[in-house]
Amino acid sequence: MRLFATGLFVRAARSARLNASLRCPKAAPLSPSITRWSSSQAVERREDETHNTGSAYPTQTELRQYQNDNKPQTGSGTDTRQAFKEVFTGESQRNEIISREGLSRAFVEGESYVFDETSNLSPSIWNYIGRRLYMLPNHPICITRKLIESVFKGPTFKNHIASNPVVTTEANFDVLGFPKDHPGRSRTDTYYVNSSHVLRTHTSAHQLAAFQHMSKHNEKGYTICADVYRRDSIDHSHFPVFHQMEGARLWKFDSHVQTGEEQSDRTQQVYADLAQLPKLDLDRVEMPVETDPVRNPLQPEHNQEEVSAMVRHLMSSLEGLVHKVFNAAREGGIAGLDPNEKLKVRWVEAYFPFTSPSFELEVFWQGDWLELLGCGIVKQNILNNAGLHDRAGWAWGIGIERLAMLLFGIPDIRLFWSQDARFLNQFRAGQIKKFESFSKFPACYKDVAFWIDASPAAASPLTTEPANTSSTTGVAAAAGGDATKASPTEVQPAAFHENDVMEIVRDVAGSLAEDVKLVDEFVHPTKGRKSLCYRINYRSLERTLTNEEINRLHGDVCDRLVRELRIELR
Ligand code: FA5
Ligand code: MG
Repeated sequence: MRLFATGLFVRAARSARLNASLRCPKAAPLSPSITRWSSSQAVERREDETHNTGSAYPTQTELRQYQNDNKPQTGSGTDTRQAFKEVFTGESQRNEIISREGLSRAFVEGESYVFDETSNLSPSIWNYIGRRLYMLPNHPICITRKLIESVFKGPTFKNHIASNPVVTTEANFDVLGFPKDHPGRSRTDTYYVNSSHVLRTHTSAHQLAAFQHMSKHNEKGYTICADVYRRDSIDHSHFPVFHQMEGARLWKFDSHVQTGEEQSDRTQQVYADLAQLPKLDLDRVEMPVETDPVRNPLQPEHNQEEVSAMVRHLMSSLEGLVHKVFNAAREGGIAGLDPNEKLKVRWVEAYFPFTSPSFELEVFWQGDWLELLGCGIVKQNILNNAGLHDRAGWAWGIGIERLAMLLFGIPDIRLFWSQDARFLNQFRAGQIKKFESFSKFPACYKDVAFWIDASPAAASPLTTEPANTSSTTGVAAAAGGDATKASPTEVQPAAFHENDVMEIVRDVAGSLAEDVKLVDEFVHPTKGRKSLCYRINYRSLERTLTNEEINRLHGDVCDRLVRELRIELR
């Protein structure tokens, strides 16, 4: 039991990387011979809570209501059923990790996954799996999901939810064209269940399956809502679990190889749909006129005219969403939104392996530009793989928390996971109202300074080279992964990765850690060793922490840093 409670999988994974002779699953015999590590507290608690008040878990009544509202389509093919069988599975299953005589396996949403030396799940993340905040009618994540779905709605868009967060590395990375050395694949950035399965890092992991579904049902578009997982920094807008929504819209064309006339027809079709979108009163500050021909080229199967039409349709659709959200937020009295000022948005060029050209949308919010989403024209080979040779179109992926924070004025991303009635009781389905902080408890800053071991280590589970290729640097964002964090302020191959510090802090302090920042870094002038100093801010959203409690937490963090990261405290 203790092994799990103290982050077995992080340690096992690191040890496996550092010591090639260590081979799981026989590597970590457990005593007693059977260990259970369960997130079913969530499920069990739900059974007691037949009323929604104060509960962060859907009740059985809510689940049934949800299933009735979202009946699955029947008659889908094997691939699609396989890929979407986790959708609408009904009652949440008991999730647990069971270890028996050195073999560990996770049961997630009724599926079983055997751990191996790549596994790096930790208790801090395990406890969030299966919470399904997007299904609680009175939760801000669910209210925001429904608002997005009201813009991208049927019959054009089929709205899906994907409840099982475990996906294959193939679905999360390979089919989307992620290079083998992409930093998003690194075990320091992604939670590996085993070498072939990860906790999805983005909703795009379901893109191919959703396109297959569209192909079977002759649909024009989809949205998918899901919880996604990334090993990442700790601050008010980053949490290792957050929610994303993905959307796509395709147009069907008569033939793959087109004559000039057919191309023109296809473009006209997109423009006709564009004309149906509401006209918006907003300030578009910048617009990428031409995208980089090497990194973000027009795809060989497309022509400029039709792509321009699809990009305009994409941008107008998303501006429509943002416009609706901001109007709702203004009406709800959210601070920082001047009713007399037009909403300012800007489009910037971005890079995603699965769209080209690609863009990000930013909004001007409280004096700064805030990234809301990534999007682009879907790579034709993905559509071809789904049997959609005769279609082309766009896709986007948005962070629901980012939108919900704006919509309700929620200042800290940890609050979404709060089970405090003072948080949960402030929200009602279909209503946008400013969140009132119930009080601000004192912060407590503690520093930890240490020397890092500069010996090289593999950054990716699949390569031994540090991830830093031309395909992954220079242009913003590709669904997680940051090659620069191996050493926080300079790129160098090192055994140390900042995300491992974050993971230990999260494991020990959970949501009591408000943020963690690098405050000092230097290299010893003669020994050449590097020193780092991190400042951890411990603060509860719900109560005042005692000194003893903070000292104990900080002591545990320091102990684990020494034990697991091979650092030397200064
Ligand atoms: C993606 O995840 C792409 N899959 C989006 C996409 C889909 C592009 C389809 C093209 C086509 P990105 O890593 O930028 O991209 O994340 C998308 C959005 O998720 C961000 O714009 C942000 O709103 C949100 N997001 C990303 N990381 C976090 C985090 N740690 N916490 C909260 N929100 C986050
Ligand atoms: Mg991004």
